[in-house]
Amino acid sequence: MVSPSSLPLRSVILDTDPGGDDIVALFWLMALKQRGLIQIAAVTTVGGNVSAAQTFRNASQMLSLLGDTQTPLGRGLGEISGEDASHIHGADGMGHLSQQLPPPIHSWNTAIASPRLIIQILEQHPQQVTIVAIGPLTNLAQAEQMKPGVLRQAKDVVIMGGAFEQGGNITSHAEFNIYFDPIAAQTVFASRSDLVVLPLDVTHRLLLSQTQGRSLTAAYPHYEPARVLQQLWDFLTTTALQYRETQGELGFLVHDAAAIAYLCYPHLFTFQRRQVQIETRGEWSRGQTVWDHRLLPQQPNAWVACDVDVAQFFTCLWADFHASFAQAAPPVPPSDPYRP
Ligand SMILES: [Ca+2]
Repeated sequence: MVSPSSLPLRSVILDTDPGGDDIVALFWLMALKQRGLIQIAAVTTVGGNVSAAQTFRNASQMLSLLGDTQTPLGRGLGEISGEDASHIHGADGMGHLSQQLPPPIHSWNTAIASPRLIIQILEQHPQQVTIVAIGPLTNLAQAEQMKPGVLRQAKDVVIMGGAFEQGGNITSHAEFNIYFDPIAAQTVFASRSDLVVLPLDVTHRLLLSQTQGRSLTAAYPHYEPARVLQQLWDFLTTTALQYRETQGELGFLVHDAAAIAYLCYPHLFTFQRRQVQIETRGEWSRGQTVWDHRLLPQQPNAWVACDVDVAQFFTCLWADFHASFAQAAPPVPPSDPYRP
């Protein structure tokens, strides 16, 4: 039997638009790095939940909070063309927490563009690096346009995005990441035949409950990242209720964390091999991910997750978060009512 410590390290580029659930994903990725299971080659930011400049700043502040000064950080290009998600994530994308965080440690003015950083890493390490894309696919598409075929140099491309049997979350039919830049999504879905896709069909079941969250963070009252995370979760719980995302449950959906779970726990998911197309023009269906239901020969381009073991997903998430937090700050035991 192969123990986790003897598995080869998976090197990852995290392409992200933080974003509340992006931050949960980043915390989890850092926890897996601490355990020696993952290397982080770069974090590449992209406009989406909020502007490109704000997602860059957010990622920089979070890396600083987590004590990571080494990971290269890419900046997204351009201005936001669509409607952002600041109504869910707060005007700063982080539940108005940015004022409480340490200042950014990276400079927007001198940072390398995200598509260029992706190209650089893939060309230096062909077939070795996994791209985990948890924002709009703008950076990946631009990298592919600048260097056609470059995405095939990635070991894997794992995408949180799309909605198939499940309805959308930004329109009736579309999921936010795809809807935000459907032309980019079309480019990326045409780039490889083995994309790994975690759509809303599975992520809408990943409700991180407020009770579970508090039981984690309460054990580490002196660990600043735990305090920040709890404040963020409280904010996201409020907006999730307001926007009717959780069927009245107290908590919020950790869509992006599904892509991190796949890296180390792929057996939590069941996949269908599918040919996925992106609707780029529909009046009512723009940004929809489409597959053909007919029983005809197909040329698949993706493995699409259709089921997830929710209980085991959160078992893995909490275990990794506890291990990470305990390493940084030993937990405070609950008070003993019988102690004099
Ligand atoms: Ca995201």
